[in-house]
Amino acid sequence: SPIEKELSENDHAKVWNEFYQRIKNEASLRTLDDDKYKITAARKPENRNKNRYRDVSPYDHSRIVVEKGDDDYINASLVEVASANRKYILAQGPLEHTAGQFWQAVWEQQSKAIIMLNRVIEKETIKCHQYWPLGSHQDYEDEMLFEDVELRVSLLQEEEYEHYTKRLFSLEDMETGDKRDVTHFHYTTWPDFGVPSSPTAFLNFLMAVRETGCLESDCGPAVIHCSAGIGRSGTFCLVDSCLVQIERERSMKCVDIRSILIEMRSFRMGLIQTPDQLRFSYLAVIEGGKRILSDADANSNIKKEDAPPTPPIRSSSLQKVQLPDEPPE
Ligand code: PTR
Ligand code: PTR
Ligand code: PTR
Repeated sequence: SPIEKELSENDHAKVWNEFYQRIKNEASLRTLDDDKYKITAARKPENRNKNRYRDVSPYDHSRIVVEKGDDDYINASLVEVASANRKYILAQGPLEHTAGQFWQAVWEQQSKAIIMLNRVIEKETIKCHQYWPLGSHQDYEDEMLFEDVELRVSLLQEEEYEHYTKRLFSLEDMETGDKRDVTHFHYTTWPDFGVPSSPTAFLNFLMAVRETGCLESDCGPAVIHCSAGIGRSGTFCLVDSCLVQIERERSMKCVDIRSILIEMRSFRMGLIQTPDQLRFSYLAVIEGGKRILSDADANSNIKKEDAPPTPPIRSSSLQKVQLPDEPPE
C-alpha cells in the first residue's frame, strides 16, 4: 500500500525529520496570517493562568465554550475530521483551578469517555492535576466535589491492565440531581515527546476505547487529553481517524495520513510533536489497518471465534452504600 511504501522510503532515506517539518510548515501556511485562526480568548488577562503552557492555546474558532457560569474559558478544542466523520475534544491536562471547568465541559458536551494519555507525574514534574477520585481501596476518597460548577464525580469501578487503567465514574449535577456515567481510559506507559511501547499495545487500547462506542457520532465527542493536549492526543486521534477511513474503504490504498494531520492542525495547534510520533502513527495505521481488513475477511467467510478478552491485572468494584453508623471505608 502507498503508506507502507512511504514508511519504508522515509526509513531508508532517514528523512522523517524533514518529512515531519514539511507537514508542519504546510499546516502553518494555512493558519498563519489567516484571520480565521485568531487566539484571543486564551490570551485575555483573566484566562492566562488557565493555560498550562504559554505556547499551547486553542484557536477561537474551535475552542470549547463552557456555558455554565460567567467563566466560559477552557484550554480545549473541538477537532473535526470530516472525512472520517469523527469529532474529538482535545484538551490540556487540567490544572487544579481548571478541573471544575474541565468536568463541566465533559457534562455539557455529553462526552461518554475521557481518554487520558499521560501520567500525573512525569520526569518528576506534575503534568496534570489529580482531577478524579482515586477511591477508598487506596485510602483515598471515592468521590470529589467541584463546587464551582456543582458537579460530583464518584468512582464506581476500576480495572487495571498492563498498559492502561479503565475506570467508571458517575457524574452528577448537584443542582438537578441528574447523573451520567463517564468512562475513563487512562494509558499509563506513554512518555511525553515519546511513543507507546508498540503499535500492538496502543491498538489494544484503541480497540478497548472504540468498543464502548464513545468515539461514534451518536454521542458527544470524547474528551482526549495529555499534558498539553497536542503531542500524544494528536497521535491518538490521527490513528483513529485513519483507521475509520480504512474500515470504510475496505482498503489501505486511499488513506492519506498527511492530509488528515494537516486538516486536524487547523482545529488545534501542534498536533503530533515529534517525527517519531508521526512515524509511530504510520506503524499503528498499517498494523491496525491489516487487523481490520483481515477481521473483515474472516467475518465474510465463517464467523471467526472471538479471542477471549485479556483479563485485567486488578479489578475492583466500589459500591457506595449509605450506612449511617459505619465509617466510610
Ligand atoms: N520543548 C521542547 C520540545 O518540544 O521538544 C523540549 C522539551 C522536551 C521540553 C521534553 C520538555 C520536555 O519534557 P519535560 O518538561 O518533562 O522535561
Ligand atoms: N512548552 C511545552 C513543552 O514543550 O514542554 C508544551 C508541551 C508539553 C507540548 C507537553 C507538548 C507536550 O506533550 P503532550 O501534548 O503529549 O502532553
Ligand atoms: N513543545 C512545543 C515547544 O515548546 O517547542 C510547544 C509548541 C506547540 C510548539 C505547538 C509549536 C507548536 O506548533 P507546531 O508543532 O506546529 O510547531
